[in-house]
Amino acid sequence: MISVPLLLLVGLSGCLAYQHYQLEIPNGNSVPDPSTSGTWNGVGHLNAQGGGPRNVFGLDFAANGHTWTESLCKKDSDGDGKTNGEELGDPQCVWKKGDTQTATSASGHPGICEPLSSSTCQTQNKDVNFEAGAPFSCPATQSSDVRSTTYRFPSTVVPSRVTSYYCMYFPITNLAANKEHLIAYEPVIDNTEVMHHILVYGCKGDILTSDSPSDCSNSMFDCNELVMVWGVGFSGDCFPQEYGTLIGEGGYTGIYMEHHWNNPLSSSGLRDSSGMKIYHTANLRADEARYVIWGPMFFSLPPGKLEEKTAGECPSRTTSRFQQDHIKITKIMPHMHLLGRKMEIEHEGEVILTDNTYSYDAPKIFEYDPPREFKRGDSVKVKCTFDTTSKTEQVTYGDATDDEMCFMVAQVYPYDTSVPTFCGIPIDGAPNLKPMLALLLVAVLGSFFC
Ligand SMILES: [Ca+2]
Repeated sequence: MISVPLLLLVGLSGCLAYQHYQLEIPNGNSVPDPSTSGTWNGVGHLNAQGGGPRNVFGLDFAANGHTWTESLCKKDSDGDGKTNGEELGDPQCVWKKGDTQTATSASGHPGICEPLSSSTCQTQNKDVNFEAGAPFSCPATQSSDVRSTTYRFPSTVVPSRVTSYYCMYFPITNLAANKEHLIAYEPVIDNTEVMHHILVYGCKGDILTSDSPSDCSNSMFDCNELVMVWGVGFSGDCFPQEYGTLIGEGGYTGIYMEHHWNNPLSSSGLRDSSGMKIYHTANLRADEARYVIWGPMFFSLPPGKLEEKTAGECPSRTTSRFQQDHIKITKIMPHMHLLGRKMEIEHEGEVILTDNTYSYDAPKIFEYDPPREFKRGDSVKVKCTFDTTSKTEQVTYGDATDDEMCFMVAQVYPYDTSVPTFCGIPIDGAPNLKPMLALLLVAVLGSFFC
């Protein structure tokens, strides 16, 4: 069963925007977190790691055109009696962008009422999230045998349309031995205004390389095993010490990185150079792990329904082809889009995950400790509930944020090529597809994905 219903990943839509805006205010990279001895990186946000809803200072800063001016400096955004300038170490309001020194360091937080214990502040701070956004933490990466390599897009123009998927292949380099284990990774997010998610697939064999990302319409068929995921709100992944992902000889020799950019205003002139920093070691671990994406595909949801359900199954006839007696599931991330409200996952009839508060902007990871054993021949059902009351037309399965998905993204080990990356035939009638289409899709999915 789920031992730790992780709440790690709360509320970080547009995480890490602070890296850009920190430079726009005095001491922007060293604003104290009043609840810890740490730093509140997302100074304008309700959670320390940035992204998601803004706090009162963030609202004022945005209204002021994201610039530090005398009027913003003299304002007391959080109403605790100290001006924003006093809190950020610019009491005379003389700081200009680019100044490296201020008279003093930041003494307080301009968007969080202090002291926290005062009753006035407790009311004022009711929306501040002191729990969210645990930063990436992975003690194993400090070991002397572990090295890091960053793979990121070159600065690339984000198309002026709502949804774009851009992909780029990277050969894996910088290995100290013929083969190594990837043991952790963390996102390197450049433009938080547009980054929605990153999927990284492992590649084997010779792949034609390119210096620049391009539209993902050309699938890379030698790169179909998901090895890294990042979604808004995630700080990275640190594998348990018993496993890693094999790279180099016998493993992945390259990665295919997909960025989903969400540009709701179809703005032009935006750029992004996000990517992933991976941690790897020549000291191989006992087992290998990767991700699978299971759930129904090609469903269609009628508009105007408060609770519209769809479901899919990775059936016994598929999993009976596993080479291993069993695999182990270490963590599951529910994945739906904007209309997703609830997910339930059943393994052999037992409910192993219930998420009744799903939010696109605040995904959760459910960890299984000890890992959940999934035997050859077992089946899993993924059931999703959507709220389509905001829609006037059918909503279909698809990649775009305005389309929908219903997937469990699960990390599994040991490595077994007979375990499909995608698996999920519609069940419970796949109610809204035309019968012939549904039959065709079941056949296609059955043959290709399962
Ligand atoms: Ca203040």
